[in-house]
Amino acid sequence: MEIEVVEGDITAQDLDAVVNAANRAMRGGGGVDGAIHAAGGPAVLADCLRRFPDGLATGDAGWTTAGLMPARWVIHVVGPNRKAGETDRSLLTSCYRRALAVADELGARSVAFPLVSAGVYGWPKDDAVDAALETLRGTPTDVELARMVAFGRSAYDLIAGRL
Ligand code: AR6
Repeated sequence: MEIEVVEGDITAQDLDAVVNAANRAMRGGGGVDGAIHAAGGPAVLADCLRRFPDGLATGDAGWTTAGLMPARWVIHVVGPNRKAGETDRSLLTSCYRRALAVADELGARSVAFPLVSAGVYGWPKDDAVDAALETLRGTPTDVELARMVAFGRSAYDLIAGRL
């Protein structure tokens, strides 16, 4: 699998699937989650309600339509909320492993990823990058392209420096 980094907005990525940094309730929020629901439109929330009536566990992943976005699917993951005491790193690596497994179920061959947990949830950005890259590199998958989408120049430089 090829791993690349671009600077930009994940909602604009024209790949098979985009990954959302959601929360357990799966009913929208701020950050990437807010941007994805805004860009995808109400079909994304409708699918969340229908397919995930009880939400998702931390570290897990599940898919919905991408609605009006160029991608076909959103793969929602729930990263650990470090600010709420969820410091177990395996919950963060699980997000990337589970996202690839869901992509394989869907037949998605290209997937865009944000830096899960590195915003509101307070995971240190350098370790969030390491956790993402080591898991993407170490997980067997049929996904051919994993694109890290860096929100801003400093995130881009951090990811590019570790690729
Ligand atoms: N495209 C790509 N990356 C982005 C975008 C975007 N449009 N917007 C923000 N980022 P966060 P979390 C970066 O807070 O830490 C929400 O309220 C951002 O700079 O979106 O997992 C959810 O509903 C950061 O590096 O996700 C949850 O309640 C990274 O994406 C909670 O926040 C992740 O930041 C999840 O927190």
